[in-house]
Amino acid sequence: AMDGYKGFLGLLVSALLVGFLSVIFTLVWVLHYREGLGWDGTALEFNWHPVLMVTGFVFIQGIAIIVYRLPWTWKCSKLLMKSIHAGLHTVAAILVIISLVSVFDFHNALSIPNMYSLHSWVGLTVVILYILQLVLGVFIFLLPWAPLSLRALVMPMHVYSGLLIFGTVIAAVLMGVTEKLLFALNSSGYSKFPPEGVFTNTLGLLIVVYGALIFWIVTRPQWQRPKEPNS
Ligand code: ASC
Repeated sequence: AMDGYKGFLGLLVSALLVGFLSVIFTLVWVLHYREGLGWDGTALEFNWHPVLMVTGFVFIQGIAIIVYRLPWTWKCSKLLMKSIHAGLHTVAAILVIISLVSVFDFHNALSIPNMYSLHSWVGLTVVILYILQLVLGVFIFLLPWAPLSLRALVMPMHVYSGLLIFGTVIAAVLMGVTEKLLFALNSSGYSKFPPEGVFTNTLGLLIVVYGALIFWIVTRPQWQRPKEPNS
């Protein structure tokens, strides 16, 4: 059991490090290689989009997914852990919504058409599914009203949808990064291996590794919270 615990800590610290580094890389991208941050309808406002998506939709969502696996929380009440799980997802959802406002605002200010790219189709779909999953999760699992039979029926779908959403978010982020690099560097610039291209490709890889670590942690049966009777 102690070996399993050490293995868990190593992976958890690695995941948190890679996730945190992804956020830092995104900030360096927009602050050093791009125009910086602002809220004025220009590229400075657009730049909040990647920062808030990587912070909320990738990093915080990933932590929210694995909160039940932390062995030192297994003695905490289930209600407290559910509140932390739902609370982190709510914080992520708020950052995601602000992030969407920043892109639409930027597009509208410059008369750039909305919702034409595959990135935007996959991205907006997964935002809607995320909010639906959050609302259904709160009503079925957090609030005390739903019967145990309904909870047991919906739980496998909640777990499946959650992981599908997390994976699809990472796919949407990778498309967004690629799209932005092609716009910003123009295709011939990108193909010359400029520092921004190499740096931001590395950001994409970090996000894939973060997703892989979260997916590994959450799918280990030995790190599941011990199930208490009648819950
Ligand atoms: C809950 C909760 C669980 C699941 C379980 C359904 O609300 O605390 O452990 O749903 O009852 O399988």
